[in-house]
Amino acid sequence: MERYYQPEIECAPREQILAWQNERLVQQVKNVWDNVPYYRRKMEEKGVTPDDIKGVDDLCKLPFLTKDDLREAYPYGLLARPLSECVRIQSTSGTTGKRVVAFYTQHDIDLWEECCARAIVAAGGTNEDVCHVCYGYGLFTGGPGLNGGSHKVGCLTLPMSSGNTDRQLQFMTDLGSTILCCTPSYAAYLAESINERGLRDKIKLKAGIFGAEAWSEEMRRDIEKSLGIKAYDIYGLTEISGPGVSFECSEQRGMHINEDHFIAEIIDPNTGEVLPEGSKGELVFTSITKEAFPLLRYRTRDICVLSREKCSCGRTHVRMSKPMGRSDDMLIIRGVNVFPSQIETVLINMGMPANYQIIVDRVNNSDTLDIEVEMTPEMFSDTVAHITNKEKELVAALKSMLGIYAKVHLVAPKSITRSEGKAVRIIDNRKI
Ligand code: DLL
Repeated sequence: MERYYQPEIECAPREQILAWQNERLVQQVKNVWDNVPYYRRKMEEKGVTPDDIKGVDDLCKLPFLTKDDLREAYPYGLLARPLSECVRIQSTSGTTGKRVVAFYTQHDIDLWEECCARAIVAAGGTNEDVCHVCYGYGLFTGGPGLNGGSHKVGCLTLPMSSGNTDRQLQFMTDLGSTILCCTPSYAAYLAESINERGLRDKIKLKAGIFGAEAWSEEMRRDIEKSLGIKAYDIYGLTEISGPGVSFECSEQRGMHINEDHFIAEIIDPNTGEVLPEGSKGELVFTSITKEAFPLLRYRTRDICVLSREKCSCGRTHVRMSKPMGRSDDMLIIRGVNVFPSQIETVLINMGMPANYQIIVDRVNNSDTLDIEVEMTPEMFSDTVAHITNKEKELVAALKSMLGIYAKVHLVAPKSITRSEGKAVRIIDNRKI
């Protein structure tokens, strides 16, 4: 039995990690200054040059980067390597104007897969495991990332992608899958299907690696109990490579950030001020080893706490809490990033008034999305058949924009409560 484990990196003393970070940061700053005119301009605007950055302590001198910068520089404006050296793109699940495209050289893919391999090993994975990957494949980073990590560990890899539960369960039982990688909501759904079909005795799962969306400790306990496994959290974002930026170990108390590749900071989302260790704030990442698409001080919008408390697993890399929310209005519904502005665009394009409310809930561990939309007075006096048709058209248009199903309820004019300040567009009843 072999374990793809790198204790010399993952358990390195703090001074060693800092030394790597200092050296790699200085190189990365020179790299973007020389190769990415967009960065050079941003740095010049802030009056910083590469000579000002001698190590991690100088990080705060650099400007932040946000999703707006990525949109402005779309598609090639942040590339630090010629296209001839790039071998892959991945992209976020959001659509229309919100799409983020990240680029990878072969070296970037190797490092990303290494990060995912660490997550699989931390969940107990070895070359004797059968790793069942049902994150989406394609543009989404989940499938390709865990797939590559699983290869590195030497697991037998099942590139299942999401959906088709019958096929998932057939392969899971026939091939004896031992590690399940998918979103926590899909894991809960699979668990339910396994128990409904009386397959519990036929599955050999021992661990699950679940992420891409928020999930509570209650949900963890439910999944662990119904599948008889240990469930590990994994975090990441397309911009910073994908899954594996951080992952849980057997301690299950926070996710170790791969600090040899990423420097993490916590800032006050309103002022941008760097907050002391242990404070709750917005997570910011600097990728120090990425070649094609290096991001410096990228604001994730995820609200977290970092901890340097010693971990019983021996890993020394800092741990982040589960994200506790976001500092923007992005919702993650069944693993898909949804912005309220996308919903508003559909409504307006379909001639509906922009009086609406988005209600998100979690029923049987699966997210539901309901949208209440006020009718115009003319529509309200229309026939029931016409109203039902309009609802169907809206469902189809929303599916095409968001990529997920939303239930639409057309309600009477002026029935959605008006607020005095900002409109309350989102009611998120999920307890996460
Ligand atoms: O969700 C990457 C990923 C794939 C992570 C598979 C883990 C497993 P994006 O689609 O770019 O990338 O979405 C990134 O998802 O900023 C968080 O808000 C949220 N997110 C990711 N992992 C977690 C998690 C992938 N474990 C955004 N818990 C991030 C809570 C998560 N939120």
